[in-house]
Amino acid sequence: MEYENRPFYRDTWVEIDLDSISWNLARIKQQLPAETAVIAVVKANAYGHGDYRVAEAALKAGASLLAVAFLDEALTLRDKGIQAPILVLGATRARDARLAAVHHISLTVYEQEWLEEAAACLQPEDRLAVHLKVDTGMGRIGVRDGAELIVLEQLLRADSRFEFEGVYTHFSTADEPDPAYFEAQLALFQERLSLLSGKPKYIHCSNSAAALRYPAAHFNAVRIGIAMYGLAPSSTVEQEVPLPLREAFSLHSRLIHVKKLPKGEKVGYGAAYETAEEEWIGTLPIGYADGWIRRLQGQEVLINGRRAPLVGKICMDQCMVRLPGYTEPGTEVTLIGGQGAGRISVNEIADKLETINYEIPCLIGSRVPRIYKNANEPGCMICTPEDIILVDSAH
Ligand code: PMH
Repeated sequence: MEYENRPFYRDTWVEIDLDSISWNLARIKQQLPAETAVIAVVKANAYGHGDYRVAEAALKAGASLLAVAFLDEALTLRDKGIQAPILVLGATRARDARLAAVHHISLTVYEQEWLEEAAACLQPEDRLAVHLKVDTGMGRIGVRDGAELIVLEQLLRADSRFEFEGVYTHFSTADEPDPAYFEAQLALFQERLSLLSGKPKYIHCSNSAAALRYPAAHFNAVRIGIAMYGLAPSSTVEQEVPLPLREAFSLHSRLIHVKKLPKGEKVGYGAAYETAEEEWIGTLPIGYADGWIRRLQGQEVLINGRRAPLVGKICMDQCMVRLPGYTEPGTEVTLIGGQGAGRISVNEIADKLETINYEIPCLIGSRVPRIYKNANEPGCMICTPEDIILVDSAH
């Protein structure tokens, strides 16, 4: 769903600070040798931040390539006018190889049968860029056997319609305290590289954690996801690499109804909350259908810079908050992000849900409009729903 060019009419929105994305990427690039290319990972709608806008910001901040999980995501970026190189990290059906070639989208390959089937689909004039994926211990996708890797390289080099553009692997423990498994994966990757008859343009294996912690794993490109969004891959990385990252994602709503309830009144499904005294209760237009799931019952939100608890069960489209006193309907409520002196980090929500920070912005669904703040482009300095209406009606 696209909200950038039309107003929206609900009082809940995600704000994406594109300046923070650029700032984070610039800090990360400072940590890397100048010749190391950055592949900005913008899969899953840029981890819930908005694929096209983040892609643009990342490219402006010096990313050389974009990476997505599926061909569909790459095509969406092309539809929106992104011309930069894009790599699909996940599996693509061999019969769609031609579509990728036509749109100059690079694909991940790890099976001989795939290459043969793709070769049968490609026209003589096609050129498909391919990155060979080596499984060094993630156990997800990738060629595990050295002899098979050699065959894949030979097949690529024998057919001029294929361009052997890259080779890579993915670490499963680069963010953890014990480096042993990471080191074993890196050693196996190096051994596999030595089997190749020639090196492709891009050799890459680092995610954010490896890029920040392990220079030996840089090769000539790194794939940066979570750190670009201003989030640390783990507490281990956060403590070890004191990079001052800025969270780009924040979630906001407004009080759409405020009422005083006497002591002993029930609130929400199951009548699960009962007022302990006379209480002011506010209603927010966000619920589990937006990804603000029922396990967030009891989570605090920020109102006038101060914390207030959600009470009762979270409904599909609404939830209720206990207010410190009468609060004007329409008052802005921050569910994730800073407000006044208060701050609710993505990590706080992740801890509450006993999950990782990656999951939180991905969880907030497409029904919640994303609006973008970008100081370099005053035209898209859209900070509130009212502003977006003004911007739109000016056209
Ligand atoms: N490369 C690949 C192949 C990935 O799958 C990911 C993230 C990244 C790079 C970027 O990692 P970072 O965000 O830690 O920098 N993939 C996933 C995943 O599949 N589940 O969580 C993160």
